[in-house]
Amino acid sequence: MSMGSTSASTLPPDFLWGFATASYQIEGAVDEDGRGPSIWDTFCKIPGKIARGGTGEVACDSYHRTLEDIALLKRCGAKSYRFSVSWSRIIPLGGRNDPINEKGLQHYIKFIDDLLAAGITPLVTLYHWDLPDELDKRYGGLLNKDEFVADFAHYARVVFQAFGSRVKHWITFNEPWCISVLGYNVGQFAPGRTSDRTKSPVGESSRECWIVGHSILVAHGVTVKIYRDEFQAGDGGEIGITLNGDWAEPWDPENPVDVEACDRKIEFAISWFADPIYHGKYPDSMVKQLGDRLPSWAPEDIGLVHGSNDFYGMNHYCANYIKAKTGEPDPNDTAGNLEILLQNKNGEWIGPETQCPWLRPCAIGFRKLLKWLSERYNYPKIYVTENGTSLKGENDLPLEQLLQDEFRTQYFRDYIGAMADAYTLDGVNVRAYMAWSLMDNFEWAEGYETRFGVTYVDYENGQKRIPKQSAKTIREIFDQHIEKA
Ligand code: GBH
Repeated sequence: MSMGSTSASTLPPDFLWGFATASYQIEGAVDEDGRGPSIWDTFCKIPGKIARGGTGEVACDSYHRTLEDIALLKRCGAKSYRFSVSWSRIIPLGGRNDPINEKGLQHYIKFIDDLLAAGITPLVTLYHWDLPDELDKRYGGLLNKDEFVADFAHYARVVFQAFGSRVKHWITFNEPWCISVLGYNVGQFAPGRTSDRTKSPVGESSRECWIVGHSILVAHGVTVKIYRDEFQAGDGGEIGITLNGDWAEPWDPENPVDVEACDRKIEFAISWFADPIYHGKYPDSMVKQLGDRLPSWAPEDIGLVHGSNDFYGMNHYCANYIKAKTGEPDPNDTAGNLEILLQNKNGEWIGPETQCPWLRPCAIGFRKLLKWLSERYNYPKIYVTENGTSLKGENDLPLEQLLQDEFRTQYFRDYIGAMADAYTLDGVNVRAYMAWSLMDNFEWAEGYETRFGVTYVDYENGQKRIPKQSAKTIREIFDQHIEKA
């Protein structure tokens, strides 16, 4: 078996690569130094929401191990690190008139200084799902656009002021699709609202997710304006949003309605957010299906959203087969009136099985989606802010075997190779790549059973970290592709 990637394509000399994590998934220390609870602390306490009753209370204990994490990054050869800030560490109650917690700010300032001293470039996400719980209770959180936008903008300004001079790459929101659909339609993520009364006493799946998505877009637009007006000239940084989305192949390539449904699937998943940002409107397919359940744009709001990305943040994991549904769409449908499948008409799987039912690797889909996005949005600068895989049964393997994660290593060879092909052969302007994740961590509703790390975390023995094979190989893969300056 070859050690390197099979693609001969190159990436530019200044290509930035590294690893990603998120605050609630790794930090632990939920009650320390004045941190207030987030909606995920609350959600984890509801029995049945998280596999085996997992919570982020300790997680990887990264709040106490920042130097260890930086040493891990160094050892992997990473040039950059994407992490997120916990809003409720900085403003424990979250609101614009609530007290600011100096200890929370100091924690991140020290961490960023240590990263910079180690020669690692920070990419900072402002919101990776951990809304201060008080804001959810006070006014319904993201359902209340005006309050949420004002509070988020204030939080963002506090963060820009405190560490703006040190950070050159900002991400406003991680995966608004997940926040909206999983949090307010399916109810699988905090705050868990859904019309399904077996899961939640509150929620209205057919409407709330579209309202929440709108709030996020406006908050993003307002925050980007603040950064551009007040900080960008002095700090010289850039700002964008991170959107998730997987590639779509037709279930039956001979059937035009399945072929058409593939574009519609990506529009509902990605263009929901990217079209307002790059084209100043929601996709026609969504307007057509959702009617007045999709909020309409106030001119001042869309004016802020349109043109608000300095780069496109792309999270990408896998691909699906798409089969068009016939008949009227269900009012709770968020996919675009289609089925999302893992097998095609001939019964062929899109890729091999992993620990996640939704994730089957298909690297060519990465290249195809990079091209699709580039064509639709006029070749924006793209930062891949997450890409990675779990392994079927990894958690049950003896340690020695678990550390030989050849399946994950091959995933990275194939996906990084596909990205290099997109750069070299398709003219895609991709400039950075962060693997998910630096270490095994709290995988939301899947708890700790599913591991995504290139580093093993031993949750039974003081969160000890041991690099897996993939942690060492990523550097070799990038060495192979990146042109020497
Ligand atoms: C990322 O989301 C997150 O940003 C990160 O925090 C997380 O740890 C990582 O992925 C690994 O999961 O079949 O309807 O349940 C990835 C995007 C989109 C993947 C929704 C799971 C489930 C679709 N996610 N998807 S569903």
